[in-house]
Amino acid sequence: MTQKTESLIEKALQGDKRTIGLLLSCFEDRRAEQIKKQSEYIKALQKHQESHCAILVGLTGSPGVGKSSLIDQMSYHLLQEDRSFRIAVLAVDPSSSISGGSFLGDRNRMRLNQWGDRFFFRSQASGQHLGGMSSQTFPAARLLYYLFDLVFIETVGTGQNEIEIASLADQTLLVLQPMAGDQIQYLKAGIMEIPDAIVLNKCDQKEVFEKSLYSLKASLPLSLGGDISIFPTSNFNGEGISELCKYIRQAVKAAESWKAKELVYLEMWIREELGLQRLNLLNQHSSVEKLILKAGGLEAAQWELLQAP
Ligand SMILES: Nc1nc2c(ncn2[C@@H]2O[C@H](COP(=O)(O)OP(=O)(O)O)[C@@H](O)[C@H]2O)c(=O)[nH]1
Ligand SMILES: [Mg+2]
Repeated sequence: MTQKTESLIEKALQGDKRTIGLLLSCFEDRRAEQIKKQSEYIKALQKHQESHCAILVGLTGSPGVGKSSLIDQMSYHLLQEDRSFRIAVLAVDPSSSISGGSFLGDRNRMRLNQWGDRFFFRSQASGQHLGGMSSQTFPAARLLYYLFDLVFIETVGTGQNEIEIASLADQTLLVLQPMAGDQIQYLKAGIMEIPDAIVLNKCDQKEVFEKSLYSLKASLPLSLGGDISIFPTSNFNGEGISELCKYIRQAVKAAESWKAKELVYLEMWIREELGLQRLNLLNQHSSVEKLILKAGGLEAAQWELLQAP
């Protein structure tokens, strides 16, 4: 490991936001030489943080349901409750390249400066052409995992991204808002197979809330088997926030499933970057699991794949 790497990692571990931003730019870059650097950084982090355990929590749902506000409220709660706790937020907006995006919106909902080094926010302009989680979000989340105790990933609820989030996050929350309508609307509102829990936000809107909760519960057995938790929350009066935080704290620790995540991610990445044929070929002769083992890490395996013709 070079001295430069060592000093960058040390600064990042101390919470230096500029350094973390710099490292993130490397992890958001898919070029081979950057992946090689990523491998070096991850190895250095693993050396420092051998027993580190963080949680990756994905929030998905249509624009405007209150995801950013919820992340802000939950972060406030968790950071206040535990003075050593540290949180990072990755806000992904696939539509931003066309619409100008809601990044400013996301950023504005967060009380960024109050917590100093204990709260970090990054928005990602994924753009339509760049594919899903595997292009930028997962590598970035992987870096942040080693630097923080909790990483929130906010995505807009459209298609592929959600399924990928669900396979890579430890907990996926589907955020919905009350609506004056029937069950069918709820089924349409999100990809209902994926969440670990549902948040019905804006429960301060009393008139529509009760009806919506009823209709949501009624529509659940059709798609989810009905045993999923529903958390009513309000960012306006704080209702339900501490219950939701408690749920998250009890959630599975990322370290337990990190190996599984690496496999899912590497398959996704090979498919996207090198094509399905290459993946099939690889699986015929070996497996992604063996590949990671042999290369000595996820990023090292990616680097090797990029080197082989
Ligand atoms: N009534 C009510 N409005 C909310 C609540 N949470 C968020 N909002 C509003 O909903 C809008 C969208 O919020 P935002 O957090 O940006 O949603 P996102 O697009 O899902 O990230 C904003 O105008 C918020 O003020 C809530 O709990 N109750
Ligand atoms: Mg938002």
